[in-house]
Amino acid sequence: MKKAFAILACLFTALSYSNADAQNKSASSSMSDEELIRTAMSAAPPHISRDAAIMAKGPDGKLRVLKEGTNEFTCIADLSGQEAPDPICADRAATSWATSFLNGEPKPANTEPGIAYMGLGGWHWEKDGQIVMDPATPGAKKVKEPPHWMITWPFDAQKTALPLNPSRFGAYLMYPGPYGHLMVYQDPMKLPAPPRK
Ligand SMILES: [Cu+2]
Repeated sequence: MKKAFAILACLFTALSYSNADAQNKSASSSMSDEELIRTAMSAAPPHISRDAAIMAKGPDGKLRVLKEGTNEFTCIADLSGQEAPDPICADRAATSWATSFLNGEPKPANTEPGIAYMGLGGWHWEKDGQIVMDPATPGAKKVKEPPHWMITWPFDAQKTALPLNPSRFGAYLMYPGPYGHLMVYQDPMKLPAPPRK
């Protein structure tokens, strides 16, 4: 019994260590407000992020406002919480989409298409060559996305015939379904080279 307890205690310690690990993985969790603001603003061209509202996740995991804005854009310091932050600057509709996404709501709250910039790129998770929405999907691996724009609207994959995976042409439909959005790689110079013949 005593032994079982000791094993349990070990297990709990191991669990809390792995939690700490998971938190340390997020680059933004150790940033000062000033760094968070700078990171958030780097997602969009300066003339947009300058007047945008700035938000970041607090220690409780909830979004908090770091700076009020005046141009209806909002920049959020870190969308995916990985070792490199992926900030996003979004107009009103796309901010409502991103907020729903961060809160894990079943569908986004925006009722019209929005546009968002992810000037430092972002992350997605893939399994068997397919993009999956849940990073916790067993066997999913993390893939870096280059800088891109997003049009946050649930485009119909069948009607639009948009590709569902990144290609060298840089536009595809990510997360077909309620969170569907058009990914547009922002910098054509960053597109991968065409396959060799
Ligand atoms: Cu995307």
